[in-house]
Amino acid sequence: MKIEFVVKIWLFILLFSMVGKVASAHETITMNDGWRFRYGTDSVAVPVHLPHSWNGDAYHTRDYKRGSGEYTKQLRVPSNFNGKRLYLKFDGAATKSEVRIDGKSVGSHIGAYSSHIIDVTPYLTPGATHELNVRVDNADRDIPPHSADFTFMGGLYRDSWLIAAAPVHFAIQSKDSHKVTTRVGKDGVGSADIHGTIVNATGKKCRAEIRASLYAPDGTYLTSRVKKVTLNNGLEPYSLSFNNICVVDLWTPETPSLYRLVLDLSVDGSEADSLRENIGFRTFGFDDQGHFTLNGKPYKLRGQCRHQDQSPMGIALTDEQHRRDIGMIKEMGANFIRISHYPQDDAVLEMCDRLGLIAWEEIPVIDYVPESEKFAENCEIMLREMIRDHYNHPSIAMWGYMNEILLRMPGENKDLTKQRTLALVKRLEQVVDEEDSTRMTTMAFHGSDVYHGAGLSDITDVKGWNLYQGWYGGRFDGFEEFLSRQHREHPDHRLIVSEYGAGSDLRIHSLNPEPFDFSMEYQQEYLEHYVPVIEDSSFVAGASHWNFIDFSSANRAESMPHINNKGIVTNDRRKKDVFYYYKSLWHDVTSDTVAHIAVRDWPERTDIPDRNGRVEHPVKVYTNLPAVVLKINGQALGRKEVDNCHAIFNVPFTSGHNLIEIADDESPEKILDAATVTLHTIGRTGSSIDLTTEELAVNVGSGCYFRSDDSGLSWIPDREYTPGGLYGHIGGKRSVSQDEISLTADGPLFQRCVTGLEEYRLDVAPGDYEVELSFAELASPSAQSAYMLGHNAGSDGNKWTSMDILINGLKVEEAFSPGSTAGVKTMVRRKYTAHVDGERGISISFAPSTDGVTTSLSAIKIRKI
Ligand code: GCB
Ligand code: CA
Repeated sequence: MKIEFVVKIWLFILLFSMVGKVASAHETITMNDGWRFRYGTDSVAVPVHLPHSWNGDAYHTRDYKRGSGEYTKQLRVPSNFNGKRLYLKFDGAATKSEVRIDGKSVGSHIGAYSSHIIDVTPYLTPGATHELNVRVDNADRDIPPHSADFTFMGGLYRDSWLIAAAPVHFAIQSKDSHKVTTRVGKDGVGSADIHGTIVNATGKKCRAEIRASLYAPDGTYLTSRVKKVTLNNGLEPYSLSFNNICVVDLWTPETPSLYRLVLDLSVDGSEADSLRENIGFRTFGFDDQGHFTLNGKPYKLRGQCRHQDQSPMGIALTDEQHRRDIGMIKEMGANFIRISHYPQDDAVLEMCDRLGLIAWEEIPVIDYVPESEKFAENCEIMLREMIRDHYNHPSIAMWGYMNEILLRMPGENKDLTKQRTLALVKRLEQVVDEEDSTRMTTMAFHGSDVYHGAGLSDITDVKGWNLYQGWYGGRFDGFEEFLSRQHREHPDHRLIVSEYGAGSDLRIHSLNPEPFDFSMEYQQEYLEHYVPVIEDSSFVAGASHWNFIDFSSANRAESMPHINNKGIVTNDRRKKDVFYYYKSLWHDVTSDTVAHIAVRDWPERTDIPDRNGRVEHPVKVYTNLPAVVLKINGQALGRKEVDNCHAIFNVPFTSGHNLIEIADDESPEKILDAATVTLHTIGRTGSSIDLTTEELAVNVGSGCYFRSDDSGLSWIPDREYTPGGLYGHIGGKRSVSQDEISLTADGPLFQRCVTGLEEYRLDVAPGDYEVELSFAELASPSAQSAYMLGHNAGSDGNKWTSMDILINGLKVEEAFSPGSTAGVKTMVRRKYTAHVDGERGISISFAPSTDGVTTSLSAIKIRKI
């Protein structure tokens, strides 16, 4: 009897204390489900789950939806929230939003990339169900980004929450919430200062106690501090310091040690609230030689810039999708990330802290500062919010607030633009000063000296340069020339290459890569040039490659319309082979051997044998080993020294599957990587093409192989016809466009063509053939006369292409004009048959149908019937 009573008392105490513990922290409950969404004037609302964006369309059109959408939800407020303060938190509403409860407006927010919290205590009744309505809009031009090379998608695209706190609690809204600043002394002893605010909504004065406890990375308790405060009604700031805690484990990319800070608040002796978070001890800076320093030591920044979208969800990624990306960046061996061009999900920052990625985070003030005070004000708001949201993350080393801001200086007086921009720069620099004196400031310039003249380069602590020599123009070595000149002329500037990159498309391959051909191979060559320059230039603090992913840019055309394809991974996060270049460079071979046969980008190939009946392709191996040996179909092909983390073997392929294996030179029996390449060989007998088994498709006007995703058919590079050369065009010149081609997914086939050709020759064996010719007019006559005359785009002169076409002397087209038939930049395909006897093969002649017009051909395909 007595024992039972004691047990009961204990149980009671235990339960009570557990309830006490659970109830002490404010409660944060998810609010992602049960929404209905209606876009614009749509009559029906559809069920959606957050995160949600309405801009999956941006992967298919440049006219993506910019407007407003309405999210509605029946929100049941738990009855045990009685007596609590209630808040709604939206982690991301793009780009502005207004929240209503039961039809009444309760708060609004501008800016797509920072969270916002609304005190809704007066509007919600515990135990009741309310109608929650959020109107979100992505059309407002006064909210940055105003102009940029990515898509300004709309939606309620991050998590949303309902928060319930006791009447006295740690402030939740980011403007008042707490900041933790850590310091490290010369002796390695850490200190931390905490500044925060307590909300007292009891309506009366009360006495509170704040207890801050610190736990080591392995979880052991270290120390605590207690502070007693008297709280008047309303907001009460507090601060608290841990001075000289102990010699701390420093946060570094190699050892991202995180300490746990627990803040407990009790009021009149009972628990009211608690907060927990990870903090880190580290110092960032620059030394006199321009090296970035981490904890006082020079440290090369090896990084990636990261955009956040993925098709088809657009920007509405789940936390695990964000975490996957940061995990992959870490896997490459990066130690740096430019969170571009806007603040990102908390999941991203949390991963940077945990994995040890030094971060530059920025707001999206890009290309141009419009003349609008509202815009400037909004920049300031967004900058403050970013800093307040992410201040406590140990990974953040610098705040950025502009990107290539003098890129566009439209019509008006350029001096005015510069002055207006400089005024905003000063204003934003001041904002960072006020909000965070512990971080450096930065901005990214495009490769022009205009920033010096305009006074912009004097202001931030760090200067970022976005450099694309050898891509948008110039040659590779323009890159190091530009950097050395900056260093020579501005020796005190701390430089980061904030962007560099080249586009690539998994469908396009080249054995002779050229700028802007979008071949995988050109991107590799570009990066293989740039990265060693960055590594070897001691005055360059480091770099962040543009971009980690192929990202949505609705207005871009190029080889993959609406996608900027400079990624190291595709938009669906498949690694391109060049991922392993970085991985090899950034991993030490003694602890992590990297060996990767770079044929995964191009596993299925079609080619025509050379005169000796051979198909030989260079095969690259990315590795951090000093030398590798390669085997093809079980036969040793030899050994190669590795230079700049790659070795190239000339590999003879046979038709069908080819097994490639590589091994360490030292222990050749141990296979480090194996991959297969499937080769489809176009038949060749003596001096003619034999199409008994394969079709022949030629990417006319291009030196690249192109594999269609739709059909799997591979188009081989074009060439000029020479006797014995089997196929090719005679006469004409190559024309190029980067615009989207309508009615086809195989745009690259049409973006390069031959104009003015006289003939196309194919030395095929006797037989019956189907011949398919593909065309697209690349410029309309008006555009040509206005801008393009003599500029190689589409036909010459200001008339549509128009031609007579004869196949082996038989006229198959008369005055045929792809442009006037289908419209400009639109695919036109026509099929014909041809009978071949004797040695003559197929000769297709192209003749202008009248004076002043030209001929053109984009692709050709022939098949034996
Ligand atoms: C830049 C911009 C970035 C673009 C990139 C590119 O300099 O900062 O937003 O996406 O170039 O790919 O052209
Ligand atoms: Ca072509």
